Amino acid sequence: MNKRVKLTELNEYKSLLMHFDKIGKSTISGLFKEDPERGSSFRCEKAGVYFDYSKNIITRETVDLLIDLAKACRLPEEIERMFSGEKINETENRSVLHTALRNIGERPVFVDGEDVMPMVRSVLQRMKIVSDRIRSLKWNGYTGKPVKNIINIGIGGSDLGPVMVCEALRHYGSDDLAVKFVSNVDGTHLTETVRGLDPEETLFIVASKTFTTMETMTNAESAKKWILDSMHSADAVACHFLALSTNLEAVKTFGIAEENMFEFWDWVGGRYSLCSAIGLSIMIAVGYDRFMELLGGFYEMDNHFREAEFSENIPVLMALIGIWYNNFFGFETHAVLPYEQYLHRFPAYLQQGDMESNGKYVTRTGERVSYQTGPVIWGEPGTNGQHAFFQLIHQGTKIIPADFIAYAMPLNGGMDHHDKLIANMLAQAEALAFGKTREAVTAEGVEERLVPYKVFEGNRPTNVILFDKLTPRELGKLIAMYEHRIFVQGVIWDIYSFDQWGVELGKVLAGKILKELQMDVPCNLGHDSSTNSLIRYYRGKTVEHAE
Ligand code: G6Q
Repeated sequence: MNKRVKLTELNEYKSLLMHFDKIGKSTISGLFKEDPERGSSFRCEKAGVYFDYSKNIITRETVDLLIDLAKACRLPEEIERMFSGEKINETENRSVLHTALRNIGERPVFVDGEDVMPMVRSVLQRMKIVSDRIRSLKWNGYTGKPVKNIINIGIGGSDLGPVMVCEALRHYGSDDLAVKFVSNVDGTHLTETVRGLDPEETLFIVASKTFTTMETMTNAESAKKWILDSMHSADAVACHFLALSTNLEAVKTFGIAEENMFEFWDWVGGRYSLCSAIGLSIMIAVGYDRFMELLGGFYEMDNHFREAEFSENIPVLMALIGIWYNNFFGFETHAVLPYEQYLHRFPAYLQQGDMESNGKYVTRTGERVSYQTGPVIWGEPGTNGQHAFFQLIHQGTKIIPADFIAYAMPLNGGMDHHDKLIANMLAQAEALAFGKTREAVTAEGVEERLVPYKVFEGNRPTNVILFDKLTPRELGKLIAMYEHRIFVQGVIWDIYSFDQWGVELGKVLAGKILKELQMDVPCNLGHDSSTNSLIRYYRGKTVEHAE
């Protein structure tokens, strides 16, 4: 294990504490008064991204001290350890190499002495063949009709990334194909997804790294029944199912032929897997070339992250500002607010990426942390959020640092819609930072008794992240930026960001209760009195309704 001085005992951390005493009470307005050009100096334009971090409660010294902290936490070494395939996921004894999946350059990447790049390229080529065939309507179902409905069955990391990207790139999709997703074990999800579809024109992709996840296997079995009930032949499975997995034996047992399985590897974490075979639904939706553009965007951001000085490294700066608020100000949540309708699933995707990675209270040396780790991540697209929860961000008692994400050029609706969208975003960021003073409200002629309600304190920090246009390439950069932000924070908090024992626990807990829920009369229940009663009540009701 990687022994390191405890975070809060590092001199660099202590320097930040002293610095916090000095500037923690500063206001964003005050900082702009001191340095009217902050909008230019606290800005980073790299890899085609405009990152404005001026509306934060930070000075140049804050950034320098945070960078010192990152170095004291060996961030440069840790970045290299990840990219070079060291087994940094120590609790699972695995490398962490999602960056190899989009390594479109020539550089080899070794795991246990073997260059994994030929395998990565070979799976991409197989994905190309099958996705080209499906997109040109040449993949026929069992009765000879071309498949037009593609349904990805997966959950968590085998669902959220592909859903988010397919939604984000819907503009580039094919009108001939419908790409859909089923994740929840609630029977409603599958039923409503296949409602009205012709089984003869439907292809299921069973996406599961382990091929044992209860939700996915239950949905896959029900999908198989739906196909077989329609076509009455076991041979139909071969034409209507593909698998994305690391578990060939389980895939074969399900009835999917080896040639219809697309492989990935244990060094690809579920929530970091959308560039692997898990992204097949994306490739089918937008085509091989655009999928490769997406990987190109990831690759560009990977290189920026690996090579840029920390003072102009966007993921590093994002992460350090997050540490500042999380560990020094004690802010508990972080909002991600895309002003782009196509990114409507991005906050949900990121919620998993961040909270499953950094929601940990044990350090790499096995001790309980004595400081805060991952924040609650949440968000919704603007402008909708403005008419919902923004009230609390403006005038609530909690301070919620937020990222605004937008694109300079629209994909739909022309500049009238787009100018209004962007005007709203910029106005929100400005109002959150600078608020509205009592004087300004009074000057508007507001009745005295209403003045307190109409005053805005401001001093709510935000970042604004601008890209040119929502293309596959720009999307890849955005996702990689946040992936690396997560990595940097995990290093500083000295936690293992790439395991997920909480998820594993969930996978086994339900199994015992499931058996009890299916007993004629639940007996020998060894739970607490609340769980025991709930099991008995539920079972009583299901028996009553079955009669
Ligand atoms: C992601 C997690 C988790 C996982 C799902 C699905 O990092 O490990 O969300 O992706 O539990 O697992 P399978 O792909 O094995 O079905």
